[in-house]
Order: sequence, then structure tokens, then C-alpha cells
Amino acid sequence: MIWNEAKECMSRDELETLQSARLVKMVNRVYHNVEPYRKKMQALGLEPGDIRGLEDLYKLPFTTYEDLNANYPFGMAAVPPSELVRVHASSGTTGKPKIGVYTRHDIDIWAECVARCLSTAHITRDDVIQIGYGYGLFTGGLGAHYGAEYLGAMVIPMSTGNTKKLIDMMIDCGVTSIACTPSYLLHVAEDLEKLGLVDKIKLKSAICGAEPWTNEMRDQMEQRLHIKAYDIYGLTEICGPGVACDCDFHKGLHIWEDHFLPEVINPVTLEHLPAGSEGELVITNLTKEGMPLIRYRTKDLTHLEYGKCECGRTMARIQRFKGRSDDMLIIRGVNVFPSQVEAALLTVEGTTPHYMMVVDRIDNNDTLEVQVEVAENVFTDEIKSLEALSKAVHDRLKAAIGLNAKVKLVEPNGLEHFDGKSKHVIDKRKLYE
Ligand code: DLL
Repeated sequence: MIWNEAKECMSRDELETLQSARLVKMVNRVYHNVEPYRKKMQALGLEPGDIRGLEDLYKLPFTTYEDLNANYPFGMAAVPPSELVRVHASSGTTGKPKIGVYTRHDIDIWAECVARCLSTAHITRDDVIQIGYGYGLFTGGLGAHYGAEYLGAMVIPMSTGNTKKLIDMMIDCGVTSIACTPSYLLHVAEDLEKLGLVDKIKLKSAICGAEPWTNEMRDQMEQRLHIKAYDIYGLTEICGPGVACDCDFHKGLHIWEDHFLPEVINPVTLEHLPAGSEGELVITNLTKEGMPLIRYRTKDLTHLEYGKCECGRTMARIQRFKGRSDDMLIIRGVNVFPSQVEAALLTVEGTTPHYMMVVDRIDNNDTLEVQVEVAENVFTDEIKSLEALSKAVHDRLKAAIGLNAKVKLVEPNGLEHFDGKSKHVIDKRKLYE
């Protein structure tokens, strides 16, 4: 089903004309309202008049997390605070969180983009949808919620953390669709099977995202739950979920190009790459008012395919992600940087900077073990004091990254020490195909 045919199926000529006009307007707006952009453009000798359309996009400077961090929280907002109605956030490296801010109009556009995604998954006002993404600072819960309500579906705002209740309500309320992370859906499938309740559910579709997943995971959920599963992509800084999603033909995720202008660059040389080349996805907000980003480096590695899809949509398709150009991990849907773990460990007396994060997926649940060497003077056979240290590390990690990690204290020199670039992550999951 196509939510907004006039936009989603525009001819490329028509779309590029719209993108050009929006880009010119956007560059003007940020130049005059956002000091960091003005300074960056001035440093390159650029004035708004130099950007006359899409063909001039590549003259513009990139925006990175470091820019957001340096101007945290609202230094890159393009409107006065009184016009902002919402803030969302997700983890940055050791710096400040990555935030997204929204005007009322931004919230409406976001709902429209999510509604397009849900429609692509054939969700209508007759559906009952459970939102199993976290509500709060994370964009998943409220983003999916507003989109589903806008579309007219009946929304059950489950959030995360209570699978039993989710299953009870799924059956009691005749839930027909669910939006949650793919690993969580597989976990729900397992519980449903254990309880012998798969036949009792009315689920038809799932809209999964916020973390990478594979075709094999899709096959599993489709077969075990007798549903159709769709992929949804987005990031806090650009708007949240709803930047792109895949359709029945699963030939990539349609990115709503009338709002988000995509390109792919070489993450090392930063040169713009021709369509179809593998590299880092860069997105320019074309309509965001609150904190529009110009040429934002997502760090997600992929390639784009253009050309009309069999579903009728003309918008470019983001192909399966190949990884990230930075070291961000997504564990149970939570973005985690090793540098955050390192910074947390440094604050616990008795530990050393030698640590290893071991990430795995057991029964469709991500697990994180943090192995850390304890200092020579602390290493003791006294179980009580080691237990206390282990708890201190656990609690500090929980506060820093929001996850319960299994902590393994290791004797001095028990972990490998590196001469060159040290390695701090062993990821045993097979996330990218
Ligand atoms: O994960 C927004 C979202 C919520 C998307 C719910 C989809 C569903 P952040 O927490 O800022 O935002 O994390 C953004 O997550 O740069 C990707 O690396 C990764 N990611 C998001 N969706 C997908 C996906 C939300 N479908 C970061 N496939 C992004 C692969 C994804 N990776």
C-alpha cells in the first residue's frame, strides 16, 4: 500500500527539482540561523548563493557527531528554543549524547514518514499495532507511535522489558502488527513457542529496525510466526525511525528522498561516490526545522540503488548495511561505543585500562561480557572484595551504557596487551551478510 503516492512515486526529474529547491532554501536557512554552519561555509569561501541546486551539494561541508558534540545541546538549532517541542537522544562516544530536536512541524513530518513505512508494510487503520521499541529519549517508541497513530491504527504502547505482558496483550487485543527490534521479535517468538501460543496470535506483520539484521533472521521470524517482516531504518540526529524502509520486494530500503537527501562517500578520502558504489551513507535534511543537518555522516556503510522498484516507488533504495565506519556496537538495540566502557572503567578504582568486550547472541538475546584486568595491588584471593569490585564495575557500566553487562575480573596481565592499535571488542554475532 502506498501512503503518499504523489510523493513516493514521483518521477526522478520531478523529485530532483523538488530536492534542488529544498536544498537551496535549507542552505540559506542554516547559513543565516546556525552559526557553526555559517562559519564552516565561510571557511570554504562559500555563500548561500553558491548553492543553486543538487549539483552544488558536493561543495558543502560535512557535518559529524563531533560538530554536534561541540555545539551540544542546541548550538546547531535553526530556530529559537520557544519553537522546539521535543528532544530525543542516543549515545555518542565519550562525549555528549547525539540529540535530535523537533518543532511541531518536524513531529508532523516524522509521523508522515513513519506512516509511509507502516503503509509499505500494509498496515492500515484496521490494524492493532504493538510498539515494542523503548519509549523515552530513544526515538523508536515515540517515533513509531506517532506514525502509527497518524495512520489511524490502534496503538498499544508496550515499550520494552515485559515480554509476558506483551504476549498477553498480543492475544487479548488481537494484535496484528508489531514494531520492535528484530532480535527482540525472535525472543518473543521463542517465548510464544515455549508457551504453545503461536496459534493464538493474529499477528500479520512486523516492522523491525534500530539494529542490523539478516535475511536469515527475516526467514526465521516469517516462518515461526507466519508473518511478513519489514526493515525500517533511521537515526536520532536525522529524525529517528522512518528515514527508510523496505517493501514486499525486499530490494533495499526506500529512503524518503523528498525529506532526506542521500549520498554515499568514501569514508577515508571523503569523496562523493557514483551511484551503486559501496561507502558511507551521508544524509542531508531537506525539510527539518529544529536542527537540520547538512551532509551528515551517518557512519553506516552501504550502497544506494536508483530506479523504479517493482512496488511502484521511485525513491532510492539503501542496500543491506555492511557495517559501520566507526566502532559503534548496537547491543539489544542500544548504541554502545567501546570508549564509553573504557571511560566508565577508568572511574572504578582497582581496575586497569586493559579490557575486552565480548558480545554474543544467545537464544536471540544479545549478551555483553566485559573482561577487565584488576590492578596488581587489588588482586586478592578474598572473594568478598572481588565480588564488591565486580559489582562496582557492573553498576558503573550500567550507569554509563544502560546495559547489564556480565563482568569478568581478570588477574593482572591476564588479557592480551597490544603494541599497536588495541582491540577491545570480540563480536561473535553474525550481523552483516
Ligand atoms: O535506532 C532509530 C530507529 C528506531 C530506527 C527504531 C529504526 C527503528 P539511533 O539510536 O540513533 O536511532 O541509532 C541509529 O542504528 O545509524 C544504524 O547504525 C542503526 N540502525 C538503525 N536502523 C537500522 C536498520 C535508531 N534497520 C543507528 N538496519 C544507525 C541496520 C540500523 N542498522
